[in-house]
Amino acid sequence: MSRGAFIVFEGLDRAGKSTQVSMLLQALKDRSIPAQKQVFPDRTTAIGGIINDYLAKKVELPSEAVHLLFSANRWECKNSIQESLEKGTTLVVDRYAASGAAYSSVTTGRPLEWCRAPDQGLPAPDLVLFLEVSPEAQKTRPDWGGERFERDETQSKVAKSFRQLATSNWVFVDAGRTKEEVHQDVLDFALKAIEACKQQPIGKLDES
Ligand code: T5A
Ligand code: NA
Repeated sequence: MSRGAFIVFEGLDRAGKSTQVSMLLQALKDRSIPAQKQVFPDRTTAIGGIINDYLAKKVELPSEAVHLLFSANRWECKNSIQESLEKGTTLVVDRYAASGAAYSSVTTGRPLEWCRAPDQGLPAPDLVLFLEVSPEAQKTRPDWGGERFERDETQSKVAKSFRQLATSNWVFVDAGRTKEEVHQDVLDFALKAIEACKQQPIGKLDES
């Protein structure tokens, strides 16, 4: 039996990731391709609850501790990710390890290698769709500025870190266009990835 694809959306805050996750899921469903959504941070777990309070500025924690919590939040889901992919379900994921490293490299000031270390060994994405949005467009989108990292200076540094993390399975998508235009590109890349990884083993972060 063929496995599902591990498809991850990355990008800055308000790039349109959640919107595209929903649109892609619907399009896959319309094509009878088994698919499921996964969101990071998963704010519904015990660890996710602390992360949520930190992002909403209700608690203070050292940036390094928060970094490890974000990673632990992904490790909590490792088995379910693996099981879903193995039974043929494609996962459509809203943020993953690259967000972890890109944001924490800015908030902790530590090297990217330090930031990537806790996620090593987690399942690796087959496709990373990086949604690119300009600072101008970002600010016009609803609810901008409420959470902890939603400041211009942080975002431009995070954007730089993301670029350093890109590997051959990343694609950069211009997310400044309409939702439907972005979706057409996304769907195209996703369908190709689902086909290409069917008989491939699931990779591991930093071992791929
Ligand atoms: N973080 C996360 C870490 O530091 N380490 C980690 O390991 C992880 C996993 C929360 C924060 O946590 C940090 C990164 C973040 O700062 P989050 O919950 O994913 O992460 O928060 P956001 O990225 O801020 O999520 P948002 O939901 O706000 O942004 P999305 O998902 O990118 O954008 P979306 O789809 O909700 O769209 C935002 C608005 O824009 C509109 C939508 O309708 C919506 O109103 N929109 C468009 N408008 C015009 N044109 C388009 N093409 C549009 N697409 C969407
Ligand atoms: Na989101």
